[in-house]
Amino acid sequence: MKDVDYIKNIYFRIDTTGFIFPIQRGSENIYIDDGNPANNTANTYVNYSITGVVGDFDLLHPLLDYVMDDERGVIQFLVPISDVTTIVVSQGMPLEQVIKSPNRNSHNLVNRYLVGGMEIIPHSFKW
Ligand SMILES: [Ca+2]
Repeated sequence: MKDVDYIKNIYFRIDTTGFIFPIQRGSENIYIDDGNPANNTANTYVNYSITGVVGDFDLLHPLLDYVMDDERGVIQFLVPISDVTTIVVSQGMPLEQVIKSPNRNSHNLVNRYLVGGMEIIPHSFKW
């Protein structure tokens, strides 16, 4: 594997400013708008405004869609996030943050790499 072959857009961090850490397990809601109205479902919040950003947001499910590091506020998505996707994290009003938009990707952790499936259970790795 070349060092440029890692899977990008997997890890994102929550800005600690204003958020309550460690994040109480299950207290966060993570919404994404993938920019594709064709795959919206009956559960999609269409034309919905979260922290001033309007989009068609789907609520993600912990462990199915992402794993949260409660201590560090690092989200590991189980599939890569596309460049046009908007991600919003909420601990309830007013604790809401846009952690990615099509124009802004500053919360993407580029110093963490997922090197592909190695049958390691997430967060079970010890060092
Ligand atoms: Ca969609």
